[in-house]
Amino acid sequence: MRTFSKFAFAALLIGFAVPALAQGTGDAPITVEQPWARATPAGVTTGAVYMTLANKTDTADRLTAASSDVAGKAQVHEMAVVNGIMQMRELPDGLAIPAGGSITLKPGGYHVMLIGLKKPLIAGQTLPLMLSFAKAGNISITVPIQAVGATQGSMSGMGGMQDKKPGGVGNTEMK
Ligand SMILES: [Cu+2]
Repeated sequence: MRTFSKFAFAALLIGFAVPALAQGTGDAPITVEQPWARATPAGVTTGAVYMTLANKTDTADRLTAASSDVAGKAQVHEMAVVNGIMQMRELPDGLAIPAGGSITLKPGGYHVMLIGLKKPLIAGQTLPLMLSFAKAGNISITVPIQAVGATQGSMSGMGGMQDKKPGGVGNTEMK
């Protein structure tokens, strides 16, 4: 009987815990993993932000827009080689995030372009970024700024920063 009641108690706890978890993930159909921005040299007025966007739902979504207090505007860009020359352009329809999948923004590929930086991006500091999704709405994140030569591989030493997940849809809390 004593063992049974222990199980019953555990089941009761799980019964309460599961709905709480479900509610938590329901608030964040899109998660932003390992965001980072490259530091910029003085005088440079554009910057780029990289991240992995994971779609926890069974419906495709799109990153349609972005904005940040540190720049006049932000755009969702892709890079592609055209006639042997690397070029970048704004994605007119935004960036698709497949249902149940993820997409990574990284140097040489997709990125959020910061245009009209009000001041240089300094390594070790952070910047606020608001991401707008077609279905998931707005998600505010805090983006760590990495050294100019940083690549995604160097993020392995930044494990502690991975805890800085967005709080959820419409969460405008800034650190
Ligand atoms: Cu760009």
